[in-house]
Amino acid sequence: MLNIVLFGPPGAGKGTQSEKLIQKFSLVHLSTGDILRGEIAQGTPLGLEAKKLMDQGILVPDEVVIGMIKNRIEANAAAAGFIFDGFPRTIAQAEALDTLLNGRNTPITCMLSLKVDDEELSRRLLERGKASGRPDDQDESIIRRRIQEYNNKTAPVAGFYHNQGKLVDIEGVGAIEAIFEALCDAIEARA
Ligand code: B4P
Repeated sequence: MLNIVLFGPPGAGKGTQSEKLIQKFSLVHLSTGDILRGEIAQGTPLGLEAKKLMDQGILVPDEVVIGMIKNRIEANAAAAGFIFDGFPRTIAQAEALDTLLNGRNTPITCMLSLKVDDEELSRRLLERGKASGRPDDQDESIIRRRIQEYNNKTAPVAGFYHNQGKLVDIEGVGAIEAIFEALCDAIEARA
């Protein structure tokens, strides 16, 4: 079973590359950002609470996203593996994911960390904001807040997987296809 964590700052290409990887490796895509936006679109109480935070570029509480991931893993018990996209984003989330997966004897295979500089991240997100209308992609100060949240709370998650010998850095600037090939090579080397 392949369980891949796709990691990187907002706009690093996690969603873009996940779409390609799930097809190639027949994996189930679990994106906490997509699940939360689905809750917002349906106007659920959870979505209404999450929207207030997401629109400001702030992370949603750990217990909310951990519960969502647990439900999705249980609902896909026959999956060949998962791509975790945008999760875990805090050490508490990483610990909870390890507990969930170790309990099923299907630990994380590796974390692939996309490296992109801050200037390129802002450029990509503002560009996406024009087309998608995503409120958190519209405003430079919110994008800066998201990058700050990443540096404070999410970047340490790389160390968590490094300590387990599972961290692989991947250059995230360049052609989408070339980055995809580098990701595939890293997965195939560990599969
Ligand atoms: P996410 O939905 O995870 O949003 P993201 O990090 O902005 O997206 P991603 O990194 O996937 O975008 P991509 O690069 O593919 O999170 C949104 C919010 O939800 C968070 O701020 C937080 O509030 C909340 N949230 C989500 N998960 C959470 C968690 N676990 N805990 C707490 N809160 C959570 O795309 C960016 C753009 O770049 C695209 O337009 C794409 O076309 C372009 N692009 C991609 N690769 C490129 C390349 N190589 N060259 C040029 N452009 C490229």
